Amino acid sequence: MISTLLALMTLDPKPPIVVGVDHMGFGHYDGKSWKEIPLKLKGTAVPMERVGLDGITSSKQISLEEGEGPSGKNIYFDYDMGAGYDEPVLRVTEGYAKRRTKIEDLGTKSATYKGFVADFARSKGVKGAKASDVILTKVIRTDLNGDGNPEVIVVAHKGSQVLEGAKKSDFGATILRTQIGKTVKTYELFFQTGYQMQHGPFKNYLLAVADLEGDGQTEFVTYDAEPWSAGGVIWRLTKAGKLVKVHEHGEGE
Ligand SMILES: [Ca+2]
Ligand SMILES: [Ca+2]
Repeated sequence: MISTLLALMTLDPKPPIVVGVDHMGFGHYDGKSWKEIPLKLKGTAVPMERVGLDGITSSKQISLEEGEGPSGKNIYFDYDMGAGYDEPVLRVTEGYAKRRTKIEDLGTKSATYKGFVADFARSKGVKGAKASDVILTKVIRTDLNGDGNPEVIVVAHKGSQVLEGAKKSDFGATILRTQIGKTVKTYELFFQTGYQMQHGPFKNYLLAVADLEGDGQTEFVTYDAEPWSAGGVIWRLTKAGKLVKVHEHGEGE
């Protein structure tokens, strides 16, 4: 009895499942659901690995710190991305997110997907949005819900990626296409245009498609940054084709 207890006590405790983007503490999985990272994890050092669409992994020890945001105290990661990272990077506690989903990269030249994004932007009230103005940054095809039919995620924007050149008709769009039976469904993962008096830039990304907490279901993570705010969402697509926001975290106004 005592020896069993001792054996249990000497086992290395598993690190808490946490995810973050750059310096942003993003989400915590407590075994049942995703939540904000609890303040009690302040001071914890966790081994984190990078999870990307390219599957590249680089492990790094990250310290969880306490910060003060607009919505109160929060946990952030104190670490330096180092040189060469101009896109946000998703990190997940090491040992999780081992199951990456097979992804087909469709490239960024497709006139069909440019036209699809322009149509979507017009449906959102962007007047005169043209396919030729759409910049595709990522188009992937993958089976997100494991029903055997592929989904497509399109990440696109129109306009400048720096503040100076931003125009009123600029937009950022991250869109999911899925087919349920014979019905094609379009889901908006992110769309923003005409942001207050400042028209952009809008930077939107698909960061990862992976089983983040190891429950056998694929999650996918989007992240976007406007002039005054940034945030990410962990999503899941159910077998029935319902889009579920598993967890959301944002900072800024
Ligand atoms: Ca599917
Ligand atoms: Ca999962």
